[in-house]
Amino acid sequence: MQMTGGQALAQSLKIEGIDTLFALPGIQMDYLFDAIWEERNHYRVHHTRHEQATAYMADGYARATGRIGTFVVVPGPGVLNATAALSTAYACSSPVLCVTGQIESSQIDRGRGALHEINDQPGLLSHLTKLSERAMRPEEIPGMVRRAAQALQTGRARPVSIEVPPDVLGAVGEVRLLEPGSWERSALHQADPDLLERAAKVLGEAERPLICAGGGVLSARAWAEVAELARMLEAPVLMTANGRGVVSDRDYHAQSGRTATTELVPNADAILVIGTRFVLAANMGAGATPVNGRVVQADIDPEEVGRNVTPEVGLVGDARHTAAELLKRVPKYNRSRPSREAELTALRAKHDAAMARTPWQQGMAQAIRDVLPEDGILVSESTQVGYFVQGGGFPVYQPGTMFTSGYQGTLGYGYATALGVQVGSPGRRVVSINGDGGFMYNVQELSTQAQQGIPLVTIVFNDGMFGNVRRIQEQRYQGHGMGTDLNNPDFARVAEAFGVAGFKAKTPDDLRAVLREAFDLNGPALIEVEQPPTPSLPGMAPMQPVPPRPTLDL
Ligand SMILES: Cc1ncc(C[n+]2csc(CCOP(=O)(O)OP(=O)(O)O)c2C)c(N)n1
Repeated sequence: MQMTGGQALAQSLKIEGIDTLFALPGIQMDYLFDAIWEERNHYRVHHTRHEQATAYMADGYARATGRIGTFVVVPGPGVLNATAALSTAYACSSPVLCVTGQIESSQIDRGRGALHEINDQPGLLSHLTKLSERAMRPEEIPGMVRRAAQALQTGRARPVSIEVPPDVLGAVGEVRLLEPGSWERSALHQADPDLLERAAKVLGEAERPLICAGGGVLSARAWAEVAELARMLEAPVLMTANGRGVVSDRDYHAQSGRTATTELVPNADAILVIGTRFVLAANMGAGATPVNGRVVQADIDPEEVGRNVTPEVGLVGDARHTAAELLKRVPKYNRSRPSREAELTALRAKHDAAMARTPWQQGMAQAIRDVLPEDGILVSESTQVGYFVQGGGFPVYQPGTMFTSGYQGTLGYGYATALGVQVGSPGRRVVSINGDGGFMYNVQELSTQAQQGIPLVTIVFNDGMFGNVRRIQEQRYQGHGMGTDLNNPDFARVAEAFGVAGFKAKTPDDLRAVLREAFDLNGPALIEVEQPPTPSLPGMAPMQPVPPRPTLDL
């Protein structure tokens, strides 16, 4: 059929099931946006005030829905503005599709200074994606989009980028659109049956098996199978921050955080490491946690198997398929074990007591937990309450109800990501927590939230500084800070000025009351919470002072 490259791209994305776009337009993308307009009954387009928010929102949408999160931005500075979000999606194995443009095809990589030109844009993006492609003719677009969709939905999810120069988006070609594809992720990635049998034997014969579960279990929607395996093996499930919810915190098998890690990992005689890089929480500053048991590592990404731990058995496959196969094979070898309920309940109490050593963070986290429904979603940030939450201080009852920035630790990702989570979760309560520092990375998106009526409730903890960095500076320098004082506006009034309801709170009781009020509005809301300087989380080793510096004799 005769169509423009822009039409070929809009139609191909539609065929891949994409109907929600986070976007910020510009001239190089005009033929695409015109084709999207032609399909305006199909597409919902959420435009933002900065490209970083298009990509963060796409990531939030992807994490909340498990579908492809798509953002559309101009090339060069537009796509560069989105790169911290791409690195975050990469770290969190999130299926984010970046759709961008180029300069005129005849000018690419000639260095002549065309508008938005950067050298080797796909090369640059290749470091932040698992696939980065360009189409140079309209006819190539359906195949490129299909490869992108397949890469996003099979194997380990990671961002993908595609780009089309403006003249190609505008050119008319004879384009053959593809039939919708179909591939079953768990059928495509099946671990070797002999290795599954060996793994079942290792786990079944163990006296004190342990399961370490990460975000990969949630991506594969394997939580029911892993929870069943935990009951079969009477094994605790130690969850990473992004793996929280694999087992509900109401179940005594559910464990997380530093205290549980240091107790459970060295004392397990077999460990199933599934869907996690196995970078143990306790290794952060507090020294390595010894692994003494036999390790079975299961991951969909072959490169992950053996990277951070040397397994006795490595299973490359989809977590759901792997766990289901282990459920079938373990009973043959499974020894009977006494209940560990008393031991694991006591371990949880020990963890809770350790977390209670930062009562300010605990009070705030508890206030949110008390009001947020069990299927409500919390989007964490690099802020004091966020560290408390990520350290296991916030009970999680359902899969996919808590998100973090993973190993990227991207300050400022939270608010815009939460906007995308809320777009992808209509009818569910979503709360974004932020420090005053991180929130202002995306403060302009209050405009997006108000304009699109996104009913997210954002909490801003205001301590007037980049508090985390300041505390570390005070430990490492001689008590002074550098570059960490913040001059803040009145956040509740700023929200109001944008058309977002603004509230203030000081104590956990205030926060509980105001959060209820904000939820009752069912519309955009922000709560500013006054925050005192807060101490480090328990178990964090104090930072070593920087060594004396030489005196410069200039
Ligand atoms: C993109 C990025 N830039 C800088 C940092 C370093 N960093 C980590 S925490 C932090 C301060 C956070 O301050 P704020 O958001 O106010 O939270 P608080 O620690 O005060 O609760 C900074 C600058 C980072 N993690 N990511």
